[in-house]
Amino acid sequence: MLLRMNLSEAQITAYDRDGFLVLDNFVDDEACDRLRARAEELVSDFDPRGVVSIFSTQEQTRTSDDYFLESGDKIRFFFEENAFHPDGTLRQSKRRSINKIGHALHDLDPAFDGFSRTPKIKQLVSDLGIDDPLLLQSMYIFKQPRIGGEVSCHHDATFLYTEPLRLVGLWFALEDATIDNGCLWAIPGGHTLGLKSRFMRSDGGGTRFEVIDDTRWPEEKLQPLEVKKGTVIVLHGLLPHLSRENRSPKSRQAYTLHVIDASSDYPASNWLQRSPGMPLNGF
Ligand SMILES: O=C(O)CCC(=O)C(=O)O
Repeated sequence: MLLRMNLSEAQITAYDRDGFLVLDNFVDDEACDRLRARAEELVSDFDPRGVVSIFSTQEQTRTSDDYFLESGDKIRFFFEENAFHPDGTLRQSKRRSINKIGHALHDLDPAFDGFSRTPKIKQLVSDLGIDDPLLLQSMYIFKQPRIGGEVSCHHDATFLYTEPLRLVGLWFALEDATIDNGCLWAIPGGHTLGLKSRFMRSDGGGTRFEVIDDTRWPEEKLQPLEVKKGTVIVLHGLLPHLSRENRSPKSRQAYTLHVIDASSDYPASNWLQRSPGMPLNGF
């Protein structure tokens, strides 16, 4: 059974107008700390030998290896672009070198499952009109101190396309996010500008971008979303957003969860796929 509406009419109106919503104090500090501790454990148990998959939205072709493409139903680790010396050795400790963990933490790890599947999140997603939710993708993003890489302007529908488009991204701040340590920036109302591109599997293997509209986003309209630990930022699937490099001494850890509606088609050409033995689930 669902709780009462989480969102007011005014908040739903703001989400429809701006394409995002900032909900302070959505998660309590202890839940944030438990998730951070679990992520730390996962990294500590991860053996990086043989895995040098560098993640950068600017250079997707470099990441289009099997390790990345098969990560839709796994827990996999991706390094910061600047993590390595030219000879392939790490510049700093393993725990300070990981860019993110993805993409099925919510289904494979009990701590992430518990964080992701709460009545409160279920109600939030329902308030936003996702009637038959499926938890598609989860990522733990470290935004490491000093070497945290930029995530260039994009919208999530490029990567997680559905037809019709029904995609909500939930970005949980597990630490305070500031301009200094690489908070999110978004273009208010930019979700009305339509889909720019799709990131897809290529017929011959690997991936490619299919460009739908090559006009540029008005990036001069980007606004910083500085938020406190425990805040969730709700992102419409078409909202243009980015995060800049973190050159500060503080990390900016966040957890993201992407939810689609089972009534929409999820194309087999999307980069992120699941094996038949591990179908998507709701809350
Ligand atoms: O957390 C970040 O730095 C960016 C995350 C993001 O834009 C995304 O996951 O779509």
